Amino acid sequence: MLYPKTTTSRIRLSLDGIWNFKLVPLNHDYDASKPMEVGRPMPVPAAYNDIYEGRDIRDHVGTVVYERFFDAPKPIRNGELLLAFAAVAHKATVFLNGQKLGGHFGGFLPFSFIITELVKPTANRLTVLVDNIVDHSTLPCGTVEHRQYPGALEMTLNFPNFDFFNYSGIIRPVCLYAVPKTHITDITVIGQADGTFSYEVQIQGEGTVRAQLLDGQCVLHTFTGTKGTAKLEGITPWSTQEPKLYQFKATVTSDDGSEDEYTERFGFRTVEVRDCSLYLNGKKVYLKGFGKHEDVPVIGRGLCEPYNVKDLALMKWMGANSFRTSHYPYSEEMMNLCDEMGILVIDETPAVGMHTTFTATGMKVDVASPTWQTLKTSQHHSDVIREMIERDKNHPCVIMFSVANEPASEESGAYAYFEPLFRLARQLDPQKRPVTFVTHGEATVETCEVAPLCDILMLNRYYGWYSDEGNIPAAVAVLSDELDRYHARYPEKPIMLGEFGADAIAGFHDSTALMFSEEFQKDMIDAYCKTLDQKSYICGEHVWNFADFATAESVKRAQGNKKGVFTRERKPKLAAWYLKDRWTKQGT
Ligand code: GCB
Repeated sequence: MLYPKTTTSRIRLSLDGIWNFKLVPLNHDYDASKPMEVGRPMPVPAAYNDIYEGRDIRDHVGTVVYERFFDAPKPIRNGELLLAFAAVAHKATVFLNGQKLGGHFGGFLPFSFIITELVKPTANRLTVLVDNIVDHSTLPCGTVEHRQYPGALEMTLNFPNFDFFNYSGIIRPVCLYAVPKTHITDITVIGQADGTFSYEVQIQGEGTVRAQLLDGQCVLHTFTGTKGTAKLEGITPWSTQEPKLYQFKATVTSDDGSEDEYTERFGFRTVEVRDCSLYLNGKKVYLKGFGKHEDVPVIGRGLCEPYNVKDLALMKWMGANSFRTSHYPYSEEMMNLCDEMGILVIDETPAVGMHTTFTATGMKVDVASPTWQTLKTSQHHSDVIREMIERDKNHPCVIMFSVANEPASEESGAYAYFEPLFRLARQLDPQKRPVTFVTHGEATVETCEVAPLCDILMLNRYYGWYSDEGNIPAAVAVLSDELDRYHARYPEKPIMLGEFGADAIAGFHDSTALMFSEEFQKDMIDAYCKTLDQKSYICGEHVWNFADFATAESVKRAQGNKKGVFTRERKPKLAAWYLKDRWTKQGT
């Protein structure tokens, strides 16, 4: 799927801005055949939860409606017209002039509708119903409970089974996208560090494909046909130090002479796992960075490009080279920035909370029913893997795919559930990047059924925080022992810590480093890092988290999760200075 951008033959018209918005009471239908009567202004893109005050909107369960009008000027009505959504969390049903166009399930990946025959020149009414319920069929997972309280109070509550606030709404851009009738529908490019190149162009309609491989204005190679290969001499490989991007410009000329043109950026780079190490362009690479969230004040999980640039600038400032899109695919705008700024990305699906008994953060859990007999996510999980790889396959920044975060991989049935998903990811990825998932502490080397499927083992560990609270020497003793046992069992697989850290409330200080102080967070990270330094099979350290972030309310969350080494406003805590010192001294 190609990112909808304006080219010499295509026009993107933004539908972002202020829409009309309304909450729909749970179990009520909404009649989209008529215009919304009373609504209130709502910005798009943004999560709606923090825009107005009050729990009615912040904690709303179920459907909300967004509506706006738009005109469709003549130049965009000549070819095919698409209505494209970059992400709607979590389930969208879309109507144009009261007529249902269709829907999309899953909150973090793009979808579109062809509206060529339906659009009017003026006053088109676009209505989007958005459902935020998370349950056993959604990714991320949650539970819905109907509860009765004294005094005949009844409530339907939706509990996320994940530790980030369930921000909802039209969280990424919406646009009209006009393309010629005969047009390019997809481009796949593979550039390797040795200059080997191949491409495939898919088109709709009949036409002749020509293509150019460009370095800015300079044409390096020309091709004809929907597929081709080349070997280029003297290219600069894409790397974190020099994130050199080239362009692949494809043109399709239809039999009636009309043309469609699209340019895809890409890099020449190679990712490999061998000899128990991770290699980028033939050189060993050690991943230094974070698990993150798309989470900012007011906008919630909505696209926020200033924060995206700021976050990557802060990572560069402290010598980090990578992050994981925990726990869902991030915006395409962010992936583009990572390509440009040279940040390595572990691209993760929204498969989180796949554990019906998980209690690590004191969150609501199900009655203990076996996870793999309870969840109904298998088809949807394949769909999100497919949609994520289709969207992100050409990004040089993406070095690995993660199919899930902390599922119940220790429970019987996990292998049978995950084996087809790993196979699918490997089959779909044209660049054959490593595929992994993240284990949690309960999944030991003896019990984890999914570890054998991974190219790299990624472990999230919180010894000294959720267990042996405050006891850092005990924490690293247990960590060290566990890592060695994992290595002994899987000597060929490099291991990285996907998460480790401690909450610190910015401004809490202590002369004896106690939990929740900035000193404790720093000491904990330091002790973990020193343990990792002793092990040659470790290929990376991702601290949890880059910045403080919003979560559901719980006694373990003081206005959100405070494991950020930056505050939510991106002010550094002591740990950020510690990591800057460590990582900049290490070099790349
Ligand atoms: C984890 C989860 C992450 C949580 C973190 C924590 O293992 O992957 O989503 O936020 O622990 O802080 O508890």
